[in-house]
Amino acid sequence: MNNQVNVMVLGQSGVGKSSLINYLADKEVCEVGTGSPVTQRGKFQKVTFPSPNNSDVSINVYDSWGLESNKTDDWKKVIDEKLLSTLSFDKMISGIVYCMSYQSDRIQDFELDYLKDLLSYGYEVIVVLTQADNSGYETKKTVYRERLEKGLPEEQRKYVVVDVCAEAHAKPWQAPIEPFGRDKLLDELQNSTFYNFNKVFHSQLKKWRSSAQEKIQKFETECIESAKRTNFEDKMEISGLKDLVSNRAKALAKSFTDEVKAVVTDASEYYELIEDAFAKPKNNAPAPDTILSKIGQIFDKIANLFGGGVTLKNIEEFNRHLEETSNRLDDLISTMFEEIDDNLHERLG
Ligand SMILES: Nc1nc2c(ncn2[C@@H]2O[C@H](COP(=O)(O)OP(=O)(O)OP(=O)(O)O)[C@@H](O)[C@H]2O)c(=O)[nH]1
Ligand SMILES: [Mg+2]
Repeated sequence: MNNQVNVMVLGQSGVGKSSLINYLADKEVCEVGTGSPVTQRGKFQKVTFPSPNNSDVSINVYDSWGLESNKTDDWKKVIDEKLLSTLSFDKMISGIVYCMSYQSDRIQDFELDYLKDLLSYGYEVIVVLTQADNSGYETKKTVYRERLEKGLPEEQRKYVVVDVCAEAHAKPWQAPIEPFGRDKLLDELQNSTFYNFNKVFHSQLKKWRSSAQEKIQKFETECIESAKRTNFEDKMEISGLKDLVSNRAKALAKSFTDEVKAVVTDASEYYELIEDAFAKPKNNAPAPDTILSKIGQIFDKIANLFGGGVTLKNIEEFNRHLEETSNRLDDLISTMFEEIDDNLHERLG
């Protein structure tokens, strides 16, 4: 896995996306301009700089070209592809920053629509209100926040708002202004990285769960087929059937363990990386890999489900046994999901 955390910066042309990235990186990594759009249409400019907290970790920022009111469709398409193709941790977009400027008159409808779309993916979005050195800042601060609150449906309000002044341009008659908002933005990037990580971790496990359910179904069908060919009058044949089923169950449990281990190991590695990138001090709960041993125990139980003590007299009884076992298997997998959820809650607070 690469030592990289990915952040995407979106917003209309000229709102100060590239300036914001330079401010975040604390050096000039992006071209900044006035007038016509600087960042080329249809392209993300990827810039990389070391994490402010740990130079071993790089922060990749995808600086987008500006959103325009009548051309949101192409924008959506490219960004959708980026966001939806992020089911692996090292490619996942940890932070989505949507910029709107205090220099504009108001928040436009098409921007709210676009934000709704973004939020509908379930990712957390950081709304950065840029150019906060603007003279209208004190008034617009409340107005913009209210507009967001009213414009976005309640169930989708998984966003935070941060005011940033990336470049202070005080007028000659004004008191000098210092850039501000960097620490708050880094803090929110950290929070949303953990939030978005949690979301990706869950979708990976869900994906695993549906593939596991398919395997269980296939296993059941195979077992039933074997049972149909078994003569239940014959003790040898019954014991042969039991062996076969128990061996298959063991193999199934082993493949489940391996698969879940791979997901959890990846998640743990990435978790350490994002901790390194942002050095979250309050985050000292157990790592996701501590759940691995519990998961191991669960899968051992799966393998033992078909164990001894069962006398199989006929195919009906066998089917009943199989059904019971499948239900218990499902319970065990649900328990595993609860364990993972508890662990994440404990960790993410
Ligand atoms: N006053 C003030 N001006 C800023 C601030 N941030 C950026 N600017 C200016 O706003 C203009 C646009 O900034 P960019 O960073 O190029 O904007 P952008 O969103 O990347 O624009 P595109 O690449 O065209 O989409 C530049 O002239 C910047 O100097 C700020 O915090 N305060
Ligand atoms: Mg730009």
